[in-house]
Amino acid sequence: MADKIALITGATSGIGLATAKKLAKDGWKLILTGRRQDRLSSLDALLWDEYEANTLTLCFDVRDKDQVQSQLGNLPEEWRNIDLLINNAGLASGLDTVQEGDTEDWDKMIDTNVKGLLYVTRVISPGMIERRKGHIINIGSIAGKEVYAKGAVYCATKHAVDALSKGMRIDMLPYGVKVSQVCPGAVETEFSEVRFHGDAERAKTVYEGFIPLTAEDIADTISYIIGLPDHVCINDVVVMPKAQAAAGIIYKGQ
Ligand code: NDP
Ligand code: 8X3
Repeated sequence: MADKIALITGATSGIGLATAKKLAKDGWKLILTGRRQDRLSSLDALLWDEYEANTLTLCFDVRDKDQVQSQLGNLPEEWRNIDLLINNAGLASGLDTVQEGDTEDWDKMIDTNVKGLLYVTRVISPGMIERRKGHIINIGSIAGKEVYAKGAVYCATKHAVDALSKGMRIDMLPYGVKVSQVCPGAVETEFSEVRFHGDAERAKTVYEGFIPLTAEDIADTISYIIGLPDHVCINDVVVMPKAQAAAGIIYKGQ
């Protein structure tokens, strides 16, 4: 894997963090992003100590078009030829009916999960197209396949990621750039704490009574997808905990 470069958005926590560790272990050079500089600094140190990984950390908000352009559009020469983009940064904010929803929550989700993913892809994909080589993995969700009560806006953003993944695959097809989507069910990360605006107690209840996926389970899925021969593309994969049949349908009786 020497000299292969991966860019992971949202690497300060959860799925992005676990994927950064997995790829570092496998010898990838990593560009890691997030909004929390302290987390990026400690991740940088950890990946060096554990794997002697070559990393570049960039602190910016994917919702800010100018920051995305200035940070990712001016990479040092040796970091420009990105082989793998993992569009992972994302969140749910609030759990409400549409009639009671908070428009600030809606803006956060739409701006991050949809527009942020697009801004990053817009800066990175032209290089892949020029080199006729690259792989983009979008982190969708079971919420992009189905809809559940009080999740309409989050589900809409992940349905958008589903559509964008399909559209990007068509757009980039002539240029040898692969586009995959990974759609997890419930993964125990900081996701629910963020959804409930920092209420850790409430977040904990989401994962009680069953065995949720771990961030490492999703990192393993990503690792499988990128380990396949170049002529093989996993377009889309839905990964669920054994106890979850569908979005919002989790069996907690065992
Ligand atoms: P976490 O909250 O643990 O991690 C989210 C990551 O996204 C953090 O690194 C955060 O970094 C980053 N992020 C969020 N907003 C922004 C922003 N505006 N700009 C830059 N980075 C941002 O959650 P998960 O690991 O669970 O979530 C990762 C992805 O997986 C998301 O797209 C989520 O929708 C999806 N997903 C999660 C599931 C789950 O059950 N956990 C299931 C299905 C999909 P920072 O705060 O430092 O900016
Ligand atoms: C996160 C999974 O079901 O909580 O995307 O929306 S779910």
